[in-house]
Amino acid sequence: MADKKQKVQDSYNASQIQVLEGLEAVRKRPGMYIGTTSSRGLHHLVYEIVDNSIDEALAGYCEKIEVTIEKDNIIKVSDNGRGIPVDLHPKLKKPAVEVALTVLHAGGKFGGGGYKVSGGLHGVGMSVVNALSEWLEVRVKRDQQVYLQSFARGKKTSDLQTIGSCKGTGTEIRFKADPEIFDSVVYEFEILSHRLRELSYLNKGLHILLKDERDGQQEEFCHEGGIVDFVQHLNRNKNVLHKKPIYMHAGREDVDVEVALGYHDGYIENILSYANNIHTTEGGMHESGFKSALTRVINSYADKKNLIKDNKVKLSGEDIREGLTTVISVKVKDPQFEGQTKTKLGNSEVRSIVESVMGETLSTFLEENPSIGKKIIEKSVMSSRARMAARKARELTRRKSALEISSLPGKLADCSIKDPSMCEIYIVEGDSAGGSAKQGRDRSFQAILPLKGKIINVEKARMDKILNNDEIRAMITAFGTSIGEDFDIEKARYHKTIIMTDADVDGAHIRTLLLTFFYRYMKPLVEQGYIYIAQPPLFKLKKGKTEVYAYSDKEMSATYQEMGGEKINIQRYKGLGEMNPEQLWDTTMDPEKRTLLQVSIEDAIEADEIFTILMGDKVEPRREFIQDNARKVQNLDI
Ligand code: 0RA
Repeated sequence: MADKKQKVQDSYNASQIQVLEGLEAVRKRPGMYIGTTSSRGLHHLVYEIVDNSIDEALAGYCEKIEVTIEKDNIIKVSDNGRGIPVDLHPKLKKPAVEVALTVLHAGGKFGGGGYKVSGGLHGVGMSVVNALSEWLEVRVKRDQQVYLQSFARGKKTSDLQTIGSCKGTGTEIRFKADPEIFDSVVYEFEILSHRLRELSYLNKGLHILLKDERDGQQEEFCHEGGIVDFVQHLNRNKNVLHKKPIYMHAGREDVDVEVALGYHDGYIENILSYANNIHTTEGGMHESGFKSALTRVINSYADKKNLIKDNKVKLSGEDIREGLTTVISVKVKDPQFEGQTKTKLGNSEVRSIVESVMGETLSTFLEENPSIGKKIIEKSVMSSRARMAARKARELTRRKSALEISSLPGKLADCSIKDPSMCEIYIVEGDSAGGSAKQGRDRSFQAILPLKGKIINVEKARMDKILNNDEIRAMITAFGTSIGEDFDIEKARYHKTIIMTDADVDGAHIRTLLLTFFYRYMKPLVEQGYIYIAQPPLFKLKKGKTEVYAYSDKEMSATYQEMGGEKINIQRYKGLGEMNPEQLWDTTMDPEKRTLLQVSIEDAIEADEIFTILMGDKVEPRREFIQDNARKVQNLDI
């Protein structure tokens, strides 16, 4: 009893403190509310505002959302919903719109009915955006009136006032992110367009317009087909087994479930799952419900129709999901996000709902489309056979390493420290650069693994073949994590894996091959942010005794001007091999000076697209992509 009282007291105090400190707390510790103050956090501000408009759309009152990046990186988000209420909050005696923008977690508390479905990763609400903005203005169109209120760094600078009359209803929020808070306040069109496209697939029929007034670019997203279009989009460069994705949609007990799936003739399983529009990269109950229904229904269909002649073959879930692209989207009243990155759906009731919806719809589909059913079974049987072969190959490698206890690859120059969290491994293109890296490194915590030539293209080969490739095997043993089904991140011997390749087309290709491999077979390494790309300099400018390195064309021109533009010798580095060990350390490996790009696959989608286009079987899209991106080729896979 005493415990309970204590708890009540605590939460009372907590809410008191919140009211007292208000948005000051957000400005003091922005990371607590938006995760980070890097570029990711900056873009998160936009999503947070857009999410509120999406909620209005999900409630059925808004069909159009416009996002504008104005000059000076001001963001404007407008929608044609009902407009944020302006009537006085009964307790606080302030307009509801002011409360929404100045009280932490006010979102969803005003206005009756409906429930908040959409929500950014942190689901913190508009007041956090207000707190982290140099200034913010809200305009509400309601009751033929236009209302305006302004704020600066979370505090109101004017009371709500009417500034004119109008037709229609809606909300418009303009804000300028605070440069005191964020590392950079420059938005990237691509990052915003990517998320807005995703949202338009997840909310069928919703029009989302993105305009960039800095350069006149704009894009409009609207998908009447919703996640069916999404699956078709993801599979657009693959040879599909059936033209129309299988689709199901049902609502049960406050849970809305939508699934779309489509098979292609490749080997990769791609499941994208969402809960309340949030990408659940760690999966959860909706994914496990889907998987168990799929395995059960396909096996019982195969049995019933007697489609498996070889009775040694038993189809596992992974066999059945080979070459399958799936989008699962659930909307839940009270989502529980769990897991390390809070992207795992924990609501257990969702599992059985997805399982039963999926089970019924898929059985019916197979009964009505026996030719597709047959293709799926044939494909799964082939996959099952390949998996058995892979298992044998893997057991062979494992037995080998069990015999020679520390069978680290001969080419690996390991580091002396054993604590993985302090260690890093450089994967270096070519033996000669590998040699320089070995000499230049700090051997206490930096390991070097040179790769000879190109690694195998993992998109075109199955596991058994991949495991026979020397370069791949060397990496697997060096990392210590194993691969695929056996992958275990706890066993990682280094918490940083740094790809270091030449700044030319071959280097870019090797980098893409490596990333494909990590993405397909060691995905957690990418998800946990263990993969990095080294940034060797592109130029050395020398004037007299002064030497300056430049890492891009832009930096080179700027440095050239700074150095006075005369009697400057410019050396362009074509390969890592042109640097001696000391230079390589100074420019690319010294933690004090180097820049590393962390590879984040925030969304598996884009990576999958790029990998498929670059690596897949279809030649035409690959050529187009390379032509389109020839100028960007250096950065295309990071
Ligand atoms: C609560 C109630 C009502 C509208 C909204 C919230 C609302 C919030 C936002 C945020 C961005 N755009 C928005 N549009 C609407 C409506 C209450 C009523 O009219 O009955």
